[in-house]
Amino acid sequence: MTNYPFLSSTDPQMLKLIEEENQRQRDGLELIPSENHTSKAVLQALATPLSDKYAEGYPGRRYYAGNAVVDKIETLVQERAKKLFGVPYVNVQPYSGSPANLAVYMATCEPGDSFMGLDLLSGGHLTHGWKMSATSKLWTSHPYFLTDDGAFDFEVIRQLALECKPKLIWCGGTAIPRAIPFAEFAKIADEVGAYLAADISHIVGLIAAGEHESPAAHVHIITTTTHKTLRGPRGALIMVTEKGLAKDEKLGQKIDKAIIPGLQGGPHLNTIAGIGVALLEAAQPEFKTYAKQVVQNAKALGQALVEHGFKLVTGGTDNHLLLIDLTSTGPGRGKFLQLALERVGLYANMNTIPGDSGPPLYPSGLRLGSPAATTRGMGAAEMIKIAEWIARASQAIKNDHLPEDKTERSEVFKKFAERLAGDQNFETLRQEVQELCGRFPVPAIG
Ligand code: DSN
Repeated sequence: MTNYPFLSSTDPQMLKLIEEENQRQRDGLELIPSENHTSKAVLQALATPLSDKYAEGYPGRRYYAGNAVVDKIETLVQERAKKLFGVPYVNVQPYSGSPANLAVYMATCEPGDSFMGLDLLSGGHLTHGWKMSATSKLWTSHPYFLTDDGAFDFEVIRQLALECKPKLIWCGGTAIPRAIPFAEFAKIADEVGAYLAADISHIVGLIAAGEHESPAAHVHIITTTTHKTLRGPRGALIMVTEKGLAKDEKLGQKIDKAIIPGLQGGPHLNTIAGIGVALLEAAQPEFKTYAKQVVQNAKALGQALVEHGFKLVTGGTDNHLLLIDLTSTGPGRGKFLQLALERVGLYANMNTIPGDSGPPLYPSGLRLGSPAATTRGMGAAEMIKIAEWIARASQAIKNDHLPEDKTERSEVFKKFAERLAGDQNFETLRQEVQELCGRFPVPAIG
């Protein structure tokens, strides 16, 4: 009996693949810290005819006809976001985090202007100025770095800002296990007259629930995706704070113009409705309990990993995310361990660590997070079990090493995956993972 009767009759081939993916999600565990599981209510909003409507423009000023209802929807979502994050202005239309961040450049910088962001390999994001990103081709990127032990060195960051006189400074990132000191960034941005933008995509749910300090009092602009710790659909928000409007009263309008006509066409209204549902859910007391548990679980997982002998960047975590430093076991260990865990249904991702000595495609770190497991109802006892599984998988591959000769690498990883596929110990581990996951259903699919 399928949950998708219409797909079943119209496109059984697609249905089969969707059900395969549902089964993969049920049987395994998403430990990638940027992933989560939405509620059934969020998924229901996504699967509505709102997807069929064009609505270029903003509530009350659309290019196409027939937008009286979607005006009400977009306004409702804006109001929910403003209330939850304590900001006077929000744009709910960015298709995802990258266009949201691009819009911030367009609203605050002229082409070629200098800006600063955390280097990708230190835990920043592509759109914070990575050399391959449009952001560093259209504007002038001056990256700052974490110290080798994962800390911000504010004296070095300040010196860089004094030298390059950025128009815009980004704070936030994708692999920062500790709290982000927004006030320290604000001192520097204010001293050099730069806009300060916080990309809170990873920690947004923790901020909404009061488990991480809000940047609203310190920064001018906040961007966030909506599908990570916020547990909404894939989308994004751009918010302007009171401080942002005090710096430039037209900043909100500039952001609006940067989104459309600057970067995007019609907004994805079904996604916007889904974001609205997620914002409502995030304002409930149950979400505060959830976010608290996310942090407790990440700490419990970190502690258990340390007890198994793993080294963590910064020694632990303040949030939902952990970064294992595998340097001592040789280069490329992040990739070996990611593949080994994938074999047993534990999905984590290889990641560079601050000061990584390995080649960027074969990083020395593994990034893990607790948001999705916590959504399934898991607690400290399950985190301890997960750490044990990671230790067993890691121990079983301790003799696999990255060849120095680059041409041999893809063959080595191919053989590695083939060997694991036929390995009975890994099969036993996979069954243990599946058995545990069976007791913690994925909310929207059971
Ligand atoms: N891909 C996201 C992450 O995994 O952190 C960042 O965009």
